[in-house]
Amino acid sequence: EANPLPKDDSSLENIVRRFQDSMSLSKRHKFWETQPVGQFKDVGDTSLPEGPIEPPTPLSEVKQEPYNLPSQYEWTTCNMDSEETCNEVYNLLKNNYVEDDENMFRFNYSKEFLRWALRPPGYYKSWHIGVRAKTSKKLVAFITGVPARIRVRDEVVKMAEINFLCVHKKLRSKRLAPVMIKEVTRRVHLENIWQAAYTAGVVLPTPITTCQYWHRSLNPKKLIDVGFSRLGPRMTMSRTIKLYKLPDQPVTPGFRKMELRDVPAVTRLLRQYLSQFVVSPDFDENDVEHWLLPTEDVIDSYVVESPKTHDLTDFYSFYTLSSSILGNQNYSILKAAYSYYNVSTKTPLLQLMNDALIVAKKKDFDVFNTPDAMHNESFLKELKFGPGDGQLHYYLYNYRIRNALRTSELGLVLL
Ligand code: MYA
Repeated sequence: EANPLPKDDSSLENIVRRFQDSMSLSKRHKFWETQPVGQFKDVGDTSLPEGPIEPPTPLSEVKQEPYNLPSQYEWTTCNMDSEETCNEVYNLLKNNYVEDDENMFRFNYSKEFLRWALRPPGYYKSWHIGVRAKTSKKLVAFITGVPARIRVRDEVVKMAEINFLCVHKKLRSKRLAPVMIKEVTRRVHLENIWQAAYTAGVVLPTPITTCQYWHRSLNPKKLIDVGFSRLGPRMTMSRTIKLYKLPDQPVTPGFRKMELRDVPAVTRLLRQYLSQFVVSPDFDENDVEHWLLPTEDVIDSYVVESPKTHDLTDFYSFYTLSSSILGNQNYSILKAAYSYYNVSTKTPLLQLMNDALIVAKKKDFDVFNTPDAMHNESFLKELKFGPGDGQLHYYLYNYRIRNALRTSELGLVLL
């Protein structure tokens, strides 16, 4: 409802508003302005409480039918157990998902990765949502949710983690994305879940924090050849190769691959470690078994077992996410390892991560990527990581955080 009172132009509120209007932050978001998310106009308003923005509605009031799509399209639920459907999703993303700003690389999530990412404990098939062209049945858009318990300060909140929003390149800018977001929201609500977490490269109302990815060259020659990195000033190729050279074997005694029997100890280590961050997942043993037990070419995890007591003292993990290299004569795939969750109680984090680099190099990764979240900033410079362009904004849906977090207060990695 419009405010009937004339606005006093000189009030502080209006001065702030005019200032924000003059900046890109206040760019109108026709869709996002209608959603229960932190709005730009409320940034810095400390009178607003932390927590849910809207209360849950009774389940009987949740819309029972899907939202309307343009008439040529229809909803489909993507069964990720089906090889055929998984292939269709894989190909849609391979050709249309996230690219860097210069359109040189595009994420190429593998099918095994997609199955891992989309079928955690308690997942809902109905949250794997596709859009098909009615006549050809071609899959043209996708969005997913998976359930997660996310702790914000001392509240553990049931949420959906939303990912893989993708609209075919030929169907962009037709406002399909808002319909997809509303539809996934409706299906999440039907499971009596009212909050969500997601990341995006674009600025929307309103990030809880913004991370940067840092890159550690493992195969500098290839990275330079494909334009991922550049030869530094006064550097030759051979000096560069030497600079990034790593030992052949990890140095930490007692280091080994994580096994099923490690799940209880890893869960304890991880829960204890993550409790120091403002936002983190609330992992139980089932979650740890799914998200951290090694799966070939998807997720790698290593533990440090004390040679004396056989206690597990440290832990690191990384996932495999390759990118297609667009338009290069010599190479078509960039193999990247992404740091996931790491815990150090005894082995210094710097040494642990140096071992992770050594393992990744042995597994033939070209680059090791790490967000500047958690304690990662403490080793980036020394281990010769360089900052990437591009930023990754973290968001919560229907949950207000009073002030943006520092990246070191974020204990959540989304795939
Ligand atoms: S992030 C990865 C996103 N995917 C890509 O970047 C792949 C390549 N790009 C595309 O496929 C399209 O460009 C997409 C937009 C599909 C991204 N997150 O249909 P449109 C807003 C949220 O005309 P298109 C990931 O997967 C945009 O601001 N909103 O645009 C997490 C505008 O709204 P407004 C986005 O370019 C996703 C509207 O959409 C994003 O054809 C989390 C324009 O729509 C984005 N990444 O399609 C989703 N990009 O006017 C939110 C654009 O208001 C989940 N937009 O500015 C929310 C929680 C839901 C569950 C709640 C449960 C309780």
